[in-house]
Amino acid sequence: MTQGLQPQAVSKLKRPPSTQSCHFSQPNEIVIPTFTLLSKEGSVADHAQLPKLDQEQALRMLDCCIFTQILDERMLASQRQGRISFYMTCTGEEAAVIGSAAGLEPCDMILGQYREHAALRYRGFSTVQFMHQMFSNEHDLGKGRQMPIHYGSKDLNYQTISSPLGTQIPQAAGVAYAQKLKDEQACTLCYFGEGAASEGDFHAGMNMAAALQTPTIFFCRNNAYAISTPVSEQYAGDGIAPRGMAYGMPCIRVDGNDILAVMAVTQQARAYVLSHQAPILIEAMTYRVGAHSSSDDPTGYRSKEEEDTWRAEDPVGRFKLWMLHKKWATSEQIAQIEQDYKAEILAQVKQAESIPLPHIDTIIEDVYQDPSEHLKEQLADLKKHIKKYPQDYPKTSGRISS
Ligand SMILES: Cc1ncc(C[n+]2csc(CCOP(=O)(O)OP(=O)(O)O)c2C)c(N)n1
Ligand SMILES: [Mg+2]
Repeated sequence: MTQGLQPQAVSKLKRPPSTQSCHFSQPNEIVIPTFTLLSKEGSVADHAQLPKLDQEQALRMLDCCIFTQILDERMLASQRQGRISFYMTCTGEEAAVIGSAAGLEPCDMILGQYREHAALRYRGFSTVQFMHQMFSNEHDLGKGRQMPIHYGSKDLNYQTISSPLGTQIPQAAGVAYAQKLKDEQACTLCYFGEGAASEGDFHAGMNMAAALQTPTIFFCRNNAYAISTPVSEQYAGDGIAPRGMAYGMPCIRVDGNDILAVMAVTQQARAYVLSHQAPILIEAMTYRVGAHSSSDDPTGYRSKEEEDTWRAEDPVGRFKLWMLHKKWATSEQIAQIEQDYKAEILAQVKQAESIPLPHIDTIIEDVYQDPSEHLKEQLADLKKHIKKYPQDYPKTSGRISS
C-alpha cells in the first residue's frame, strides 16, 4: 500500500529554484495592506469596488447592527442585575461580523468563536430564541446546558459554540471537506480571534484545510486583545493574514470597521473557495471596545483614552452615515428601529426569565441512546440533594443571585 503511494508523493514534490545569494528572507519583506472602502465620514470613492448590495439587504444589515448594539447593552445590564450569569459583547466589531455574515449565503455553514452572535441574528435567530438561550430555560435549543452566548442553530447552519479556544478551526476544515465530498455548492466560514490563532488547533486546522483543499473561509477578528493580552505580546509578525501564504492559501487584510469592505471581501472569498474548492484567509482589523466578558475589567490593562479613540470609530455610525447619504434610510427610521428594539428586548427579558428551566430528568439525556445506570444513580442523588436545599435551586433562571 505504502509503496503504491510513494511515486505519486515524490512526483508532487516541488523543487524551489536554486540561488547563489545567501539571503535570509525577512519578515518585513511582505506587508499586507488593509483593504477599505468606506471613509469615517461615510463616503466611498467613485472607483470603489463595492459589494453586491441592494437597499433591502443594506437595511437588513443596519437593522442587525442596531439590534446587536441594543442587545449587548441590555444583556450586560441584565448580567449586572444578576438576571443572567455571564455575557460577552460584540461592541466595536459589529461591522466585521455582520459584513461577513451578509457576504455569505444561508446554505453556508458558520462555526463561531463566541463574539459573533450578530451573524446568527443576521441569519434569522429571533429575539425570543436569544433570550431562551441566555436564560437557559426549557425552550433553549441547547436545553440549558451551556453558558449564555454559546448559541447554536441547526436550522440556520450555525454550529454550537464551545468554550475551549480554537476547537472550531480544525472542525471548520472538516465541515468544508464534507461539503466538498458531497459536491455541495456551499462553503464554511470559521470565525476566530487573533488570540485563538496562537492555539495549536489554528495551525492544525489551517494546514489540514490547505492540504485537503477544503472550501473554508477562515475569518480572523483581530480586535487587538485576547482578554488582557495585547497584540504586541501575542505575535511578532505582521498579524495573522500572512500566515495564510505560509500554509498555501490566499489571504487578505480588511478594515473590520468598514462593513462594505468586509462584505466585499467575503463575497469574493466565497466565490473563490467555491470555484477553486480551496481555503482562504481573511483578517479583519478591528477593536474590542467592550470588556472581554462580564467577568473582565479592562481598566487594569488599557487606558480609557485608547478605548475612547476606538469608541469614536463606531463602525455602526459609519454605516449609518453611508445609508443616510445614499438616502436608503432616514434618521427617523433609524430612531424608530432603536426604540422598537429597546422595548422588545426589555419585554423579552421579563418573559424569558419567568419560563421554567428544563426538567431535571433531561440532564442525563442525549449522550447515550438510553441513559446508563451510573447516570441514573447520579440523577437520583442530585434529586435528593435538591430536595434538601430547595432555596439554592430555583425553578426559573430569573432568580439566580449575583
Ligand atoms: C484552550 C483555551 N485556553 C484559554 C481559554 C481562556 N480564554 C477565553 S477567551 C480567551 C481570549 C481569546 O482571545 P481572541 O481569540 O483574540 O478572541 P476575542 O476574545 O478577542 O474575541 C482566552 C485566553 C479558553 N477558553 N480556552
Ligand atoms: Mg482578540
